[in-house]
Amino acid sequence: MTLCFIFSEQASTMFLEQFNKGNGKKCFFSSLFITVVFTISFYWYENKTIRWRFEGLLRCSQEPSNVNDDVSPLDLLTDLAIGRMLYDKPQTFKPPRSDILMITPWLAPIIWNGSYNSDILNAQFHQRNVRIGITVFAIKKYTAFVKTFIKTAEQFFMVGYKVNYYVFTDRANDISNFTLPEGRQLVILKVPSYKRWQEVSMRRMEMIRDHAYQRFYKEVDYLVCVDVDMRFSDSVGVEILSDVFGTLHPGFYNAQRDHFTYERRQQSTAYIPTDEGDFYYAGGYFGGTVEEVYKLTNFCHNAMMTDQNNSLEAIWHDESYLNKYFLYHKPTKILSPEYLWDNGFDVPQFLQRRRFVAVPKNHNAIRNKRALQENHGYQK
Ligand code: 4GW
Ligand code: MN
Repeated sequence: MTLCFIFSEQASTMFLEQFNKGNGKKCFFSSLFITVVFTISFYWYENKTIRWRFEGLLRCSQEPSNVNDDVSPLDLLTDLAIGRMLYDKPQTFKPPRSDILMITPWLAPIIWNGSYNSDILNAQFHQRNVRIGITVFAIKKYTAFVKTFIKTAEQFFMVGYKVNYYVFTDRANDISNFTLPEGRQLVILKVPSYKRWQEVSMRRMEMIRDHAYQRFYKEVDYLVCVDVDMRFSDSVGVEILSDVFGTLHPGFYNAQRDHFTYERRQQSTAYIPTDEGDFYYAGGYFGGTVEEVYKLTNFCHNAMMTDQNNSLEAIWHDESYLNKYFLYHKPTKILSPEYLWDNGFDVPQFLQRRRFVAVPKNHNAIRNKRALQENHGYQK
């Protein structure tokens, strides 16, 4: 632009000189020249700034085609403040417990009794009006476990929250009806059964994935995916909820890395080398938001299918693939063995609660339903 002005200044001087000399024809051409130079420089300048402005817009906006300066998603934010509450102040130099690990190196909390305040958590989660889906599989004889599972869950699981029990079964007629309070419902999902028990266990990943994709995302915010041969014996609440969570296996919470029963064959997609691994997570208890559970189950199912195409099946089936997933997609919360216990183990000092315990079973009992009911007394 500066150059243009210098140019036009020179031209106007020329024009004045010629005019003074009284040379009309030259005057006309000089004024024409000046006009052309001005017009060209004006348009060049305008064009350049328009392009700059446009580039600026492109860089700042993610959706340049729908730019609307008046609406921002932040306008939709609502204040979810909890009310006044009275409780003991957290102490910077006095952790509530020092006998257990309460946080992972990637800053995921590990949930133990005494490490959280249920009142604060409930105030927060009730504000959000969360809906929780709990999935269990009752294939073949395992329908016998459903009644105790739901009865004890009604006593201890997410009390006061909206809960959908998703029972996947091949024997819908064997599942008795329950009268549940408002906001809680039983949903029976008919699914095929598989011949091999390993496949029954493994296909859970595929079925959870497919139902998450089709319906769970419309009905609930979080999914909790557990074994059915269990009963609740103490409170399990919103302290477990997070984007994606796993549970410490009651048999391996203190084991060395190389003692974890990860898949050790390099050919398998579930392979974990002996110098890697954080924890050994249980196959019978994981969860998170519907989106995260979809990602997890999709990964595990696809990994299983890859192995199956190579005539491979990981050593502990779905549990091995879950452990592989959690190694490279770290859980955002981890449940302590309080949330998954087996009374076959001695109860260690640190275990202040046993919230969800395995119902004793043996393969004989599984083969004979009546023996299962009479001998173990859990089918009340
Ligand atoms: C051996 O004969 C079987 S049958 C091993 C698992 C079986 C099985 C498992 C079954 O016949 N029907 C069934 O629905 N399941 C589901 O898979 C059920 O939800 C069960 O809790 C889950 C995992 O099997 P599991 O509880 O027997 O596994 P562990 O003993 O490791 O907890
Ligand atoms: Mn089980």
